[in-house]
Amino acid sequence: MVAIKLQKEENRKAFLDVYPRLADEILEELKKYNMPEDAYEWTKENLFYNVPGGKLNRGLSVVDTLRILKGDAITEDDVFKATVLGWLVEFLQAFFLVSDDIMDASITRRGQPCWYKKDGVGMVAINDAFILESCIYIFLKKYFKATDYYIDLVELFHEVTFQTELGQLCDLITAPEDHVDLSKFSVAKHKFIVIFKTAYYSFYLPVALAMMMNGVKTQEAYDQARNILIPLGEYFQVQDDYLDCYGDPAFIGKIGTDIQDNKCSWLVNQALAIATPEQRQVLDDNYGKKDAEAEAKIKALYIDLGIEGIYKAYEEKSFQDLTALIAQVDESTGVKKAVFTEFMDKIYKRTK
Ligand code: DMA
Ligand code: MG
Ligand code: MG
Ligand code: MG
Repeated sequence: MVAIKLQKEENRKAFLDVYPRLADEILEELKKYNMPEDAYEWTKENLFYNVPGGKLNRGLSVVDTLRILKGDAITEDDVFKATVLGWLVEFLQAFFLVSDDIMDASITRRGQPCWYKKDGVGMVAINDAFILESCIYIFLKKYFKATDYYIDLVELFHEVTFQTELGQLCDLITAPEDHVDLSKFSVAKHKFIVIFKTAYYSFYLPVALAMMMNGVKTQEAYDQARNILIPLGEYFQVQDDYLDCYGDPAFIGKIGTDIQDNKCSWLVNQALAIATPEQRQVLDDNYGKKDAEAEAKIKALYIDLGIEGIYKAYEEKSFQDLTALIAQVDESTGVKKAVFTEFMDKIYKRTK
């Protein structure tokens, strides 16, 4: 147990150690273009402020998955390439988070002000997000153009980016700022939103990347992986919705905004399902208001309704359902059960 933990720490450190080199390679591109000094310094800060500093769950999963798939046959070059792909998932995540924080009017991220909230940054952050996305394709070309799976990687990043953007679209238009209409929410709507905005890029993408590196070609293998990783990602985003309300901002590094932002969160859907007509009136009158007092009334109602208990039961049941799904995996197709249990271990009962 202790040995495994030490190994994980070491893997994490090795992963982190590669980042400065990648950031430097992007900065070299700017030098090639003779970028003015201020644009160079700006991009340097963008790269170091927004890409590292998270939990790295997504990035590390590419390396962890490849280790499981290749076993002892894994080479140093494999680990390096998987590390690069892992960082590309983190670049994608940074691109989504910088823009998500603008759209959600968030205040903090990873224990520091959101990038757009920094003095002098503001809406330049929109273009900075685009730059972070472009970095993905610079690295794919640099490190993978010579492989026979290069185009598969490019297409996968494009497809998953599109899916996430569609999810963000549904998330945003289901939560208009000027018009609260809770009848637009439902558990089914929530499920659709979270699968698209979170599950594909956070869960399917890292595993599919490692599978491509390992030469997995059959559609069946990718379908099997997707059939587990999408529900796993759904569970992960329910946790995110829960932590938005009940997490400790000092610990999770961000201040929740879902109630004031009128979000179709898992919590409000649970409340809607069991509220009495009087309680429903409290929801209608206070949800989605840019006002701390109204937000406090919603939180008090959640306590009356026992939402936390409903969440704990959901968490238990999800664990059991996912464990049963994993047990059914046919390993002869080119995936391994351990890939999914590894993921489950990373997120089950997470508080961050
Ligand atoms: C997360 O949704 C989805 C993406 C694509 C970033 P969210 O707004 O709930 O995320 P967070 O709680 O981290 O702001
Ligand atoms: Mg957000
Ligand atoms: Mg959001
Ligand atoms: Mg959230």
